[in-house]
Amino acid sequence: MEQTFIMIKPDGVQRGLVGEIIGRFEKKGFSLKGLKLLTVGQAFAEKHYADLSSKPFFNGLVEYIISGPVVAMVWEGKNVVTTGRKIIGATNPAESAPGTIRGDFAIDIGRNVIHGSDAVESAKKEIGLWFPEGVANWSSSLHPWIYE
Ligand code: RTP
Repeated sequence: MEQTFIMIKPDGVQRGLVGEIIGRFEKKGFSLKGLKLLTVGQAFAEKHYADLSSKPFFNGLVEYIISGPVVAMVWEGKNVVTTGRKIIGATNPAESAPGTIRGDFAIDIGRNVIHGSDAVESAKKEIGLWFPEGVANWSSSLHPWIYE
């Protein structure tokens, strides 16, 4: 089954949106396989966002991510990478549809509350980076009510 890496950024944690965000993924039917609250350092944040190192907003992005605790999660389910991005909404909250997490809870692109892997390959890389210890191995008893 496909897995994705989801991170509630420091603004989402500070604003008390953790329960709301977890609830949206749970209610959709996805399974939580990994979860931890942690504050990452500069080198780690730069590694996570290495693909964006040439962007003008890179330093500000890294500063934002290391500014407080984040919630790192692994969610599992059919098409969870693509569907997770839909639940999250467009990168710029000004363009995120209402009903998406960013559309409902964010205004500025640099305070957009949440990160989600953009492809299966990047999800594998990010899960390896954030959960080197591995994730939980369990299967929800609700699967017959979620998958046909
Ligand atoms: P994420 O990785 O956080 O899920 O976001 P994304 O794929 O939707 O967007 P990406 O292009 O990978 O950018 C990563 C994060 O950088 C910040 N950003 N700021 N000031 C700007 O123009 C700008 N552009 C991007 C956002 O916080 C974005 O989520």
